[in-house]
Amino acid sequence: MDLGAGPVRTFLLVTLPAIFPAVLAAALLVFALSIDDYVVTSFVAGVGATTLPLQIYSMVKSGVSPEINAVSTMILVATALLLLGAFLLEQGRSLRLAAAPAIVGFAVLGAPFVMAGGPAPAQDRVLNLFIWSNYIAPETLAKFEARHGVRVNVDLYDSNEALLAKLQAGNAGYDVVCPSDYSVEVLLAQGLLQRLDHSALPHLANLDPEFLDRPYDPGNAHSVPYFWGTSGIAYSRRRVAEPPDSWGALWDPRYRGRILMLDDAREVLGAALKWRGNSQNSKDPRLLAAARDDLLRQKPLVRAYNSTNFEDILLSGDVWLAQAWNGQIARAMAQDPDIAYVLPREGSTLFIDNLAIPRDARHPALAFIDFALEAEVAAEICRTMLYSSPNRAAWPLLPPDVRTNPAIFPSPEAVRRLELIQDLGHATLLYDRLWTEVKSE
Ligand code: N2P
Repeated sequence: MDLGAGPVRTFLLVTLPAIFPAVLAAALLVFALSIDDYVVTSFVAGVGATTLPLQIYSMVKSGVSPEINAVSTMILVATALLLLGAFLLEQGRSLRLAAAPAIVGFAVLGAPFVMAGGPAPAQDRVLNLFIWSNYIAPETLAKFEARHGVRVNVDLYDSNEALLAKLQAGNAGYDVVCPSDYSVEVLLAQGLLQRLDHSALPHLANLDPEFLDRPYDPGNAHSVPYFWGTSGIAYSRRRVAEPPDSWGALWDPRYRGRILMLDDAREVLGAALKWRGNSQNSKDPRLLAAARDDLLRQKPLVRAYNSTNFEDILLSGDVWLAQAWNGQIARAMAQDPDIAYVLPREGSTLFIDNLAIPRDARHPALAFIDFALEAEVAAEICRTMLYSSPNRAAWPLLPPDVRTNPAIFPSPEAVRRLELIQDLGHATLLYDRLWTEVKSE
């Protein structure tokens, strides 16, 4: 500038070259982090902003397809090429020589995005579904897509809290969501669900009245039951000497390092409360602090907190006892007769997970909800996912081994010992705090 250059010229000729290594390093770091990051992205991304990690995650959760292998191979090849470029540069080879593999590497990395891009379908031809993982099979979605000529985008979650966080942040873009009982209550209190036009849901009559008109949504004005189920203890018969019948089994020091707990504040604190004979909806700070202390004592025995693929970890033999949701365990039992499932004698969670339409949904969602209520469709959903169906008309269509499996359809006597989780209003903060204390210790 003191030789007469203007600010732009100075920036381009002096400042930028001086800071260029830092800019480049930052760009590469950000790129590497974004390729790697799942958690932050899953919270901040809206519908349609499906990054590669999000896409891979939902592909893995809906059954490993060969596309995942192809994408993984491409990432691996691209990484190798980029490393080769870096290596050549380090060896002092010419920039041109080093750039060649790097450029090919970036091209390979970009290819899946370009291929997956394609023309975006018209806005009213899509349905954005946000649902629990392991809750619907791709075949079922394909049927709906074929019948209605829409494309269904699916995003998955593994806790009510993840769903709530997304919807509370506003305008997530989902058309159908699947909150559990107490989350329906939370969403309703915040005005985040649409009223359902029952006249557009002729198959509502298929549901067992047992699961209708519950206190979390009187008259099912805003939600319809999709699956119900239980939380219990899954275990390996071979490795666990006597069949557990109490939550206390998850505190047994003989199984140190072989115990898995769900990664879920309400479920885990709930199990500790139940073990001591209390309600899992207790708001009593003393009982809750005692539950936290029990969980801190248990922590050295716990191999993992996992709500996603706990059944796989059990099947692999890495853990022998797991707090678990029934459906995924029923699927594990079908694969390996060594796996068993019990409902602890102290009682446990009954959950009713519902389809509902968020306030700011833009695409016709009632058609999807009614589709899921059809007897054949509900039977297929139950047969493939093995969570418990509230659809009475679907029951006769289920294979007998599903219908009579007590892990999927527990006896009425067993159901009496179960309790729904309720929204606890302000006390939720206390649960969150205690759960953080357990997890971060
Ligand atoms: C599905 C887990 C069952 C939902 N992955 C529990 N509400």
